[in-house]
Amino acid sequence: MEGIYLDNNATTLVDHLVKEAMDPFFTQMYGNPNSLHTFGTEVHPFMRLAMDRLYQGINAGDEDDIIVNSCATEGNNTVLKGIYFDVIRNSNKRQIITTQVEHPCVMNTCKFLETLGAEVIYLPVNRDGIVDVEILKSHLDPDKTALVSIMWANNETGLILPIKELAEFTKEKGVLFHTDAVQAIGKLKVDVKDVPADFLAFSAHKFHGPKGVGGLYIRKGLKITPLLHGGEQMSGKRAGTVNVAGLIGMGLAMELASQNLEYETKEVRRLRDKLEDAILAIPETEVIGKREIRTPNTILVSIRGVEGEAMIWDLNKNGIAASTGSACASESLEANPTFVAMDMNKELAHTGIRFSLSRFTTEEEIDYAIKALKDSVERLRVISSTYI
Ligand code: 7TS
Repeated sequence: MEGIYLDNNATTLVDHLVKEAMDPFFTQMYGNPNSLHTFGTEVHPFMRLAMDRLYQGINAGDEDDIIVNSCATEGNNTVLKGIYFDVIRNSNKRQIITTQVEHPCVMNTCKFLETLGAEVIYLPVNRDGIVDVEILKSHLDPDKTALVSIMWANNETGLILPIKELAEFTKEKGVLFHTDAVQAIGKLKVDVKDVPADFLAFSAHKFHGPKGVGGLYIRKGLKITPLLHGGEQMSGKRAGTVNVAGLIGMGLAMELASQNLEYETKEVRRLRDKLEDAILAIPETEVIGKREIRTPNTILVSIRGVEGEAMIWDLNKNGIAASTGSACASESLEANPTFVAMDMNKELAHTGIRFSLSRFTTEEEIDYAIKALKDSVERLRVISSTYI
């Protein structure tokens, strides 16, 4: 069997329909959309269609904005730094509330803003690995808090945060709410009419679109200082020539994500559960977080006696791509706030391996992965017991 890709929280296969839709915009309709000639103007209807698809995908209204940018890292930076320039720097509201489990693009931006005088509160997760509203209630102060920024779903564990309640509470208090929805789009229903977020960031490559393009939703009436200054692209809200092919691809990828949501929540979940059950049948394994509150595609597992990285290499040799849960957010799982909060067995916490499926994952691949995984655990446990 050819390589089996079970690292879809890192990035995804570009759907061939998306690739086909993008192709003409590299070699035929390659004009700059800001040019006045036909090469420039002929791309406008395609861009408009792609924008409509983005709006529909998250149920945004006509007066809301979606800024097309390079990725969610850019979107998250735009909101956090924009709030610094627009609010924190000029008022007594100097506080950002976020969580201890955000992606580094939020975490490190907050750390940077602290050096400029922002006060940042990093909320811990509870024993279920999520941030509950009560802890937000105990910290949010409308006189001091400029922004609450909380991810929709966690990339390492797949745990889904109670984003509607968190956003509703924040809005009731008259404070701005931002969410990093990278791991939610394509896996969960993302509806900005239902969840009253003011800002929401996403990346196309996490839902079978291309890399290098993303979006930042901004609720109607809100303004934010741009991260990039320059030309008047995106009505002056994000300078730089738009990645036209990327936008076309992202629009279609968003539409396909919505169309496939039911498949994702039923079929991808079924395959995920099959893999998870097989993993849990191996003695001394632990999966982090309750299934019901995880994205349907994600498993983060700890296997006693097996180093996460050793397992990734061993699986890779057998054609399976997985990742350590710590690839992005924390250097050691033992130090990972989710594991600390969940009071995880310290010995198990050494060994995090993340499997993340997609709508392109097949039953044969899961069957093969289950077998390869069992063999790998056996091999590595023998090796580690030899060296103890
Ligand atoms: N936010 C979350 C929640 C993410 O999972 C990621 C990428 C990003 C932001 C950044 O996305 P980008 O497109 O701007 O790079 N997460 C991961 C991951 O879990 N493994 O590799 C990348």
